[in-house]
Amino acid sequence: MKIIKTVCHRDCPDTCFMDVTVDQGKIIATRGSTENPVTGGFLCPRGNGDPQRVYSQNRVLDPHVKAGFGASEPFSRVSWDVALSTVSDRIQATLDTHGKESLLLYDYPGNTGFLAWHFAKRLWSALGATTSDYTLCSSSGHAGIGLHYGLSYGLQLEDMAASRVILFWGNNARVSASHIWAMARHARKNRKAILVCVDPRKSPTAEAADIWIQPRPGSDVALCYGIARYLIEKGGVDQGFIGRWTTGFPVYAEKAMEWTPERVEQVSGVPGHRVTQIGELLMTHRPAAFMIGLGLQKSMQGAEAARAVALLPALLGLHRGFQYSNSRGQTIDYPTLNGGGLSGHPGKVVSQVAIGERLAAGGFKFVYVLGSNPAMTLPDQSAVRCGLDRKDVFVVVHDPHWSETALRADVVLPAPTYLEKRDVTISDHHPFSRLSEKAIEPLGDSRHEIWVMQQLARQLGLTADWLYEDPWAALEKTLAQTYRKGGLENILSGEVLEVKLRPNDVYQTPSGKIEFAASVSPAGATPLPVQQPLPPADSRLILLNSSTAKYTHSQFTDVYGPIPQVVWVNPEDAANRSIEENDRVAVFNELGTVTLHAKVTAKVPAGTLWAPRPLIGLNGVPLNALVPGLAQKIGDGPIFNSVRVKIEAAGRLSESDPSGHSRTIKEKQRV
Ligand SMILES: Nc1nc2c(c(=O)[nH]1)N[C@H]1C(S)=C(S)[C@@H](COP(=O)(O)OP(=O)(O)OC[C@H]3O[C@@H](n4cnc5c(=O)[nH]c(N)nc54)[C@H](O)[C@@H]3O)O[C@H]1N2
Ligand SMILES: Nc1nc2c(c(=O)[nH]1)N[C@H]1C(S)=C(S)[C@@H](COP(=O)(O)OP(=O)(O)OC[C@H]3O[C@@H](n4cnc5c(=O)[nH]c(N)nc54)[C@H](O)[C@@H]3O)O[C@H]1N2
Ligand code: SF4
Ligand SMILES: [Mo]
Repeated sequence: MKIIKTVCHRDCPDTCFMDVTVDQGKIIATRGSTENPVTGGFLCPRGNGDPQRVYSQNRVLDPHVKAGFGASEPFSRVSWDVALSTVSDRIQATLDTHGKESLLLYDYPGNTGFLAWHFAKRLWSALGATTSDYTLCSSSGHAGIGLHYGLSYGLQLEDMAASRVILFWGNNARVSASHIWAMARHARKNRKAILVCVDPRKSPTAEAADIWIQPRPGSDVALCYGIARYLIEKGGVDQGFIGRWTTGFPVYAEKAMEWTPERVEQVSGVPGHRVTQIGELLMTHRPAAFMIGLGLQKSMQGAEAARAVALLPALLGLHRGFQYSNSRGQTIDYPTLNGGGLSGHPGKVVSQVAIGERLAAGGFKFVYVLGSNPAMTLPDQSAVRCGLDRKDVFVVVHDPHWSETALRADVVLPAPTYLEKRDVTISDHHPFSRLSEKAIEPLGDSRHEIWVMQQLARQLGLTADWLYEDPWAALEKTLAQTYRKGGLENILSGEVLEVKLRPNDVYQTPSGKIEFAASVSPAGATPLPVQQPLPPADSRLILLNSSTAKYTHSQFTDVYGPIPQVVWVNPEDAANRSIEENDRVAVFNELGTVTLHAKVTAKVPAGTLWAPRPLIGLNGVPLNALVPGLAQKIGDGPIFNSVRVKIEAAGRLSESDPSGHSRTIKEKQRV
């Protein structure tokens, strides 16, 4: 029995240090390490479920090729030789016939490792393949906050822990970042910090917070201006700080004064006394930490909301008194690591959010999927799936598990999980970093991402030295400026290092200050945050969706069963539609219909629904079939939380469904 020290490589703010108990080459248990104060000795249900996921029935253990390359053909097991030559022949044929732009690398952080993810991209950089712009998760928030701060990095968690008010704004940290939440709870217990949650629904975080503020979805800018007006009127702003560190305050203040309590309530639904409560709290309990969630910025006005919240701490005299994601404050040489900066002929970059349309139109003839499950997690699912299923589109998936995308692929290559390889990953939210040691040997015939990419490079006759460079030597260069003290050498010898963050009082704006009115605004952005008009109140509802504790996006259904097929409906909306608890309901719009069980609850306000993401409905249709592939104006991010739908008891849909989707609904009215 031995304990292997590693780090969880999942796409998660917490990036836990994990100790793995291994007996005779088999993982027995995973445990949270105490070497990292943020991990604090515990893991979430996913970290705890890893041993089951590693040995799940759903592992891909050998290369597979689909006979006949048709969507409905069966897979057959093949050798690596056959799989690799099938893939490289197809790459070559695609290059010869359609050119490099029709090769698409579709990658995302299924494994956040520097080697398994970034270094493995070198092949595609060498080929000049098309890649996506990584806008699916956080880009609009980065862009919105960046308008005022230059780069979007914010406070360190130790600053949060020392704050007297901690606001989780559009951030369900209790579920999405359970270790950060645990630190906040600790601050409440030990330092009497007050925890506030701003969320239209009573999320698990809202339930456990001291104060819950409930704006309408998409109305956060109005609420922020309301709070700003209160602070300005009551002398709660730090004029000394504003004079020394900011520009544009007068024009911002003028705009804020337009937001009377009555107007704020009219738009956001938040009554005046709640705005007063927050304003008073911020004035009397200093300092505050604004924890800005990614859910906040996934809507039509998401970037506007993120920028509006990020300006509040500046009123209080705080340098970057928020945390969104600190990735932009770190110094990591990605272009060298992923080869983008080495190839000399960068490939085309296309919108990730809107990629469905291109896929469906046959815009790519060869798609290589790495660390992602686009047939579940992308918007515009009907288009995405239609594109992946096209006969003239060759799809290769390298994944440890039979993901929904793998099932639609022509070739599936088995990857080891992160517990089966050595790597380094770092958090966007905390500074602690250590080596991720390999816990066990790769299962079955699974092979590392770098091995696969180098084999393909050889078969394609690519000769650039940097394709075959020792990955650890490349990583050493990549991380040369990353740590406060030390480098990869220290990591390899087992030390825990801290990642350096740019100074929090340096602003990369043209003025070098926090710009309340942004002096550079890209097309579609105004200097000040704008409260966009909310959609008219009609028979459609807004469908919010966010993650639940047991799943990372589409992962872990092999351990915990399907993502719950439920939708939360306010009692008033339910009564108006004769929907009762646990009824089968159809949630639909012009893009599709998803059938779910209704959970009638006042945790969502009237006019708003909530569902766990990214579920598959009782009728087999994924939630993301309802989400348009529309990108926001600022930052090109998705609009998952602005989806408008109707909801009806499923059996009655055929009478009134204007969209013609009733053909897919055959369920009985009641279960
Ligand atoms: N409806 C809705 N949809 C959303 C969102 C939303 O808010 N609402 N949010 C979006 C967000 S924030 C994100 S970040 C995306 C995430 O989108 P994805 O990145 O597609 O998320 P996952 O479903 O986790 O898919 C990761 C895949 O990587 C694989 N993988 C894991 N480890 C490894 C490894 O070591 N090597 C390889 N090769 N593969 C590995 C997993 O098995 C899995 O198939 O989803 C987006 N989708
Ligand atoms: N268990 C688990 N944890 C995860 C993940 C996972 O898949 N599973 N994924 C990770 C990833 S990649 C991401 S991006 C993060 C995301 O995690 P968070 O940053 O917490 O974001 P979400 O969970 O998408 O949404 C948070 C809250 O925003 C609320 N919200 C929606 N619209 C609005 C609005 O207009 N205004 C306000 N104020 N609130 C709104 C939602 O109701 C929701 O409760 O989670 C990470 N952590
Ligand atoms: S998924 Fe996140 S919270 Fe869970 S063990 Fe991994 S890093 Fe920690
Ligand atoms: Mo994300």
